[in-house]
Amino acid sequence: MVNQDNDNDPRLVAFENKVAADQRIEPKDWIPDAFRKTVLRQMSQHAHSEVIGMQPEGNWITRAPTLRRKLILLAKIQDEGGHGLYLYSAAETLGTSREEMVKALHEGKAKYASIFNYPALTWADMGAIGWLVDGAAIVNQVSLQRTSYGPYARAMVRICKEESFHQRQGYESIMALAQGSKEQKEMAQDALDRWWWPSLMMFGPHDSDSAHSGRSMHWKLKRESNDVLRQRFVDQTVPQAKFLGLEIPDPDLRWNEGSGRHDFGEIDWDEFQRVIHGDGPCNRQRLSHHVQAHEDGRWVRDAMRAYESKRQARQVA
Ligand code: BYC
Repeated sequence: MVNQDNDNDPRLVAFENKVAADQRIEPKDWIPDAFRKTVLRQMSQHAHSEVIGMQPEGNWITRAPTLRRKLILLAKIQDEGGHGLYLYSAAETLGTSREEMVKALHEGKAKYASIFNYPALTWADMGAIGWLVDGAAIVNQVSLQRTSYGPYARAMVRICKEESFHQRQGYESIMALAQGSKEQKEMAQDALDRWWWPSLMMFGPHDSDSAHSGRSMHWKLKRESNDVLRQRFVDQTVPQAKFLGLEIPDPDLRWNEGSGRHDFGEIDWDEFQRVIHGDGPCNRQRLSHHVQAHEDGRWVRDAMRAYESKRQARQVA
């Protein structure tokens, strides 16, 4: 059996039946504790990823090459802040406050996507992030629109609409470089070289090494496995790179006629483990920036709380 709860509990049986019947689990439903912990872990990590993911791009707002590019980048980053808010709100339906989720992030107890621990070194990285990082994110998130936890699935519908714009603007931006001067094309290739492997890591460990996949697939929280989604991303991205005239930095990448898919090289899993355990190129910088921004915003939260308690006191009086 999948959880530690009492197998004969009729509430557990009703829960399992609901999942098996492909019905959504809603906040009012009884859920086993292990399910609550798993959804909360994934949603809070997802929310943190959206918010921390604003940092590498925020770095380039003041240096965008044109007003048009600057407006697009600003809108995209703002969307990501919004995605974080939808996801924190959806996660709060599980009885944990946003404050507690942020505390877990600051204490290093909650993770966020490994990809955001890499630096955005050139303007071409803005294109590569949109094309590859949002491209990888959307492959995963399209599948999450059908996740079994209702508030998560509904948040994903809106997020996917915006992510698809993000991916397209990234591709359009990198295309401008790839079709530009020799130096611009080199910048685009350099960005692809640096972002390709970290993008593949976004899908998590191989299915055989994935600690949570078994339960998450059983509960239909995850609809497709890490490896299936990663393969889909590779198959969709290789022709896009070809169209741009850029080369994917993988000597083992080739079309496999038999399987009808691309074979590709092995990810550096030691690097992945280092990055998700706090030792990537920018982990410390990303977290300390978030802690600082949170501290800087304390007066706003305090003021809102003070206003709210005054408002409630007036209502009682
Ligand atoms: N990075 O058992 P597994 C965006 C951890 S942001 C870090 O396979 P699971 C965007 C995993 O948490 C979109 N950690 O886990 C924003 C677990 O550790 P814990 C981000 C990772 O949950 C701005 C351990 O490794 N998307 O779109 O079954 C600009 C074992 O893994 C990673 C989401 O968050 C990783 N890549 O599957 C641009 C999607 N991979 O928790 C774009 C929602 C694994 O036991 N999340 N770990 O300490 C998911 O779909 C799943 O959580 C994952 C992992 C596929 C990521």
